[in-house]
Amino acid sequence: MRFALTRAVSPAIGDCELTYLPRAEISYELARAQHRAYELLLADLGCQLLALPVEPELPDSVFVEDTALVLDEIAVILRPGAVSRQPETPSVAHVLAGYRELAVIGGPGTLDGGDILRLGTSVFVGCSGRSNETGIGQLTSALAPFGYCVVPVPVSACLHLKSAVTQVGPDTLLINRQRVDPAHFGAVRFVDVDRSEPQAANALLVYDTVVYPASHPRTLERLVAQGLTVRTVDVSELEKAEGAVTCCSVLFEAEGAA
Ligand code: CIR
Repeated sequence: MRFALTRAVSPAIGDCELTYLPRAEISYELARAQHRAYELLLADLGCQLLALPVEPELPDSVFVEDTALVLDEIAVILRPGAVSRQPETPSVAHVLAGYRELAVIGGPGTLDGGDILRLGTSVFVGCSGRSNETGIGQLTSALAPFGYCVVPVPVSACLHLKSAVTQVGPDTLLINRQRVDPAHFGAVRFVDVDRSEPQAANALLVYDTVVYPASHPRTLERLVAQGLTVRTVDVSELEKAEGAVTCCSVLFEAEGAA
């Protein structure tokens, strides 16, 4: 069974961290409705939702991706690079302990899940403003016993590696080459974002369906033209908080309820 760990939008989302975007008013009601629609789409695609308790005091807590990496063999509880986000992890660890052995990234290491792109046994990690060398070193040690190879990847002018590149098919990546060099990823196929849509590289692959924001119509056309199955979601309010579609869930396989 595939689980999707999610957490409802915090009523404090207006106080979210912002790095590259100016602050714009976020409608909590609309953000909540959009997030619910995203959850229902994941359920429709076959995921069992595992909803964490809402965190009224933690503005960015809807972006659960940044708190954990779950692999078949182990879950790694991350240490987000934004100090305001570090209290998000204990509730995530509590739930994931029911499904996996845990490893934990400790200070001064930092690592955001938005920086982690796993392709088979290669785990690419963005060297961003959020994930540091110590955190990447700790992840390398935690995953080495299971045969994973952690590959640091420089990124520029964006929050996370997955603001620059994400997986949209078994051997296909959606990429913004202004933000990351495709040479890091070896012999895979690339779909380039449309030049007019620099934020368009974040897509979420669920089985063989690409979950994709409605806000990048030109890049959407490119994905469809490649023969990919795409379902769009409107995440306009979460985009104002520098979030998109990968960041709102952690997907993993496990036997029924723990
Ligand atoms: C932050 O700056 O941490 C949040 N406002 C946005 C996090 C988005 N996370 C992600 O894409 N993995």
